Amino acid sequence: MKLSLAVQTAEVQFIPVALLRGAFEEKLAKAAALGADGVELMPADPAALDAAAIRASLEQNKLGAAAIGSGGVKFVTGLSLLHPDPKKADQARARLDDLIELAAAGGAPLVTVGSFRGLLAPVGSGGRERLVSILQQAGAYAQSRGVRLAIEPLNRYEADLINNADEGLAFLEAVGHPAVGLLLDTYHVNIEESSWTDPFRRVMAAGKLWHVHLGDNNRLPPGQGLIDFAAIVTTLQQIGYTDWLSAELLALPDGDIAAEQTLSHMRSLQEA
Ligand code: LER
Ligand code: MN
Repeated sequence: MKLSLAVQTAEVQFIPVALLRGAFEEKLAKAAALGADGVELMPADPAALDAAAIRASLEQNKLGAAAIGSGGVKFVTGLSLLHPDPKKADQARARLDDLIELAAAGGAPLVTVGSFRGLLAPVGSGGRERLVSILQQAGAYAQSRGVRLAIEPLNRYEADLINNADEGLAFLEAVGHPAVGLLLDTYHVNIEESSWTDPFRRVMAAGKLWHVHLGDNNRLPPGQGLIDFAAIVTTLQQIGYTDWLSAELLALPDGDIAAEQTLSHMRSLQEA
């Protein structure tokens, strides 16, 4: 499994779950120096970025692009796919295409869809069907660009649609598109599931475990809280998950220390 750090891109002021301090280029150099295999990019305005230049910087630092995270768009701009204002929802839909473009041009395998999907409550009962249709279209576009979409179950305090792995798998059935799968985040798994490991097994068995976010129960680096990351790593090794483990957690006490703590703890578990 490859280890990644979530980092905000250059146009972003602040995302609380992005790691590393300094300018974007410094972040990449630090990620490489700390031994990360790659980074998950968290942009707010993907179309404003020079994807080819980012790709070149990643290559120069021998880092992979683990994913394009959409959470920064929601956090910074407030846009979401189910936004109750149709104009904002349209802007979000266009931005999803921009995220897909950045993934394709930047060399990332997928775009995450977590908080960026928005909430059902403000839009009512047709929201689920609308999201299914948006993801069918976006999945087709992603596939045409050689990338995929990973929907992320989020805990009940952050989302009212798709809170756990089973709801995620049921949603994928409704979408029915081969380029749309799931991402499991250990922080959300800890709140919503009754096992730290079974959800990974079920989603992997369905062929839909495409990405993993790391964060302990307190959203600090793995090892700083209560989650049994040794059991999760063992399970992921047993089920043959070889993709990214991407740290998306609070930059505390600062983004450099949290990155270093995450990487050293996860490496020690992988080598155990
Ligand atoms: C939000 O809590 C989260 O985990 C992000 O990945 C959502 O986009
Ligand atoms: Mn996450």
